[in-house]
Amino acid sequence: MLPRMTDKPFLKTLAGEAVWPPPVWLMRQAGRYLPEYRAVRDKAGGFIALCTTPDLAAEVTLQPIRRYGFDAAILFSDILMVPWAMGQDLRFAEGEGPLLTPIKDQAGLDALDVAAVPERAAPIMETVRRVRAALETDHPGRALIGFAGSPWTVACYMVEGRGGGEFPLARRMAFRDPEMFAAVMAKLESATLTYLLAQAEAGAEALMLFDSWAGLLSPSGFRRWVIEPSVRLATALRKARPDIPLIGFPRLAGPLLQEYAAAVSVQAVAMDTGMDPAWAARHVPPQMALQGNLDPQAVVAGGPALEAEARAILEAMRGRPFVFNLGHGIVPPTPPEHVAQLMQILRAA
Ligand code: 1CP
Repeated sequence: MLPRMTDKPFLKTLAGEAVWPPPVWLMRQAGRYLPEYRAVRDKAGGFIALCTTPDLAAEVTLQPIRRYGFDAAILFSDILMVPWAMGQDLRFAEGEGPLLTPIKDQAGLDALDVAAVPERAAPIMETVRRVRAALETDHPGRALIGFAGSPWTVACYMVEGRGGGEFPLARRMAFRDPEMFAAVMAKLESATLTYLLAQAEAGAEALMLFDSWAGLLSPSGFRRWVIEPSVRLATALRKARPDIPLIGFPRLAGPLLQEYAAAVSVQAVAMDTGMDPAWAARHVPPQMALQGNLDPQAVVAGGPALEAEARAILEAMRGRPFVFNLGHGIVPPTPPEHVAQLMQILRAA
């Protein structure tokens, strides 16, 4: 079944229509590059407090829509809120990124409480309801995206206890103790399905599965830890909510993107910065939307380089269902006026 009839350009595109100029949103569009975000974050007193205080989380979700008129808002939360909702210790240290108490053994695994997820994540669902209501009244035509990390990417953080690198401990556990690693993944898969369905129930109109560290795996690892769980999740989502499109983002998958797109029932795949859009257009099904993939550093640079890069992507994607985005999240040093320059280019395409 296709997503329901809609006049929202972003949802039409995910339903397979080649809308032009293409709809646009940017990964991490709410974030530290915006002064109005930094002000609310300071007021919240911490990142987890911000994610679990619905009026503040709704406010920062809507800030980039007000400023730039993006075609989609993405729920302000984090992929690590699922382990947090299962009871794993999580904190965001200033300048250090996320820190978790790493899962090392059976006791760590047993402490993960999948049944706690609906109640612990309830404030996040309240944010979804508020944002959706605000979009319908104040920003008609703009859609709301819910999201989760993929089990592989979130398991990397849960086993490693921190981010920002190569995740050696997590990758070794997958080789040395695949039963233990699979058990972590199984709990995570179940929690992730519950969490995504709750977002759809609360008003998310599309869902995205972030697999930021998919590219760390060998091809056989990619099939086992990225494709297989994503197939199960996407199939379960399609069955429960055939009206809600799903975007997959197996970052740095390279040519394995083709296998991912063929196997996982997603309506769109997001391309990372290094992916050639022309290659992707030839290797994913023509009705499947592509999303991406401007280098976030080109937005920091601005000027003619930004324009040339954006135009090259548009040229490669003309005539097919396409959502303009970055190849990875926007970075804090991005001047907000460069995002405005990008929007001018895109709206005139
Ligand atoms: O200090 C701050 O304000 C915290 C910075 C920050 C923000 C703005 C973090 C910590 N998370 C977020 C929000 C966020 N994270 C969103 C919603 C907002 C939006 O897109 O507008 C989303 C969708 C994410 C997803 C996310 N978190 C991913 C997947 C996408 C990606 O960037 O690859 C990942 C890997 C994370 C983990 C994470 N959370 C935060 C940081 C700094 C990190 C990366 C840690 C690392 O380097 O490994």
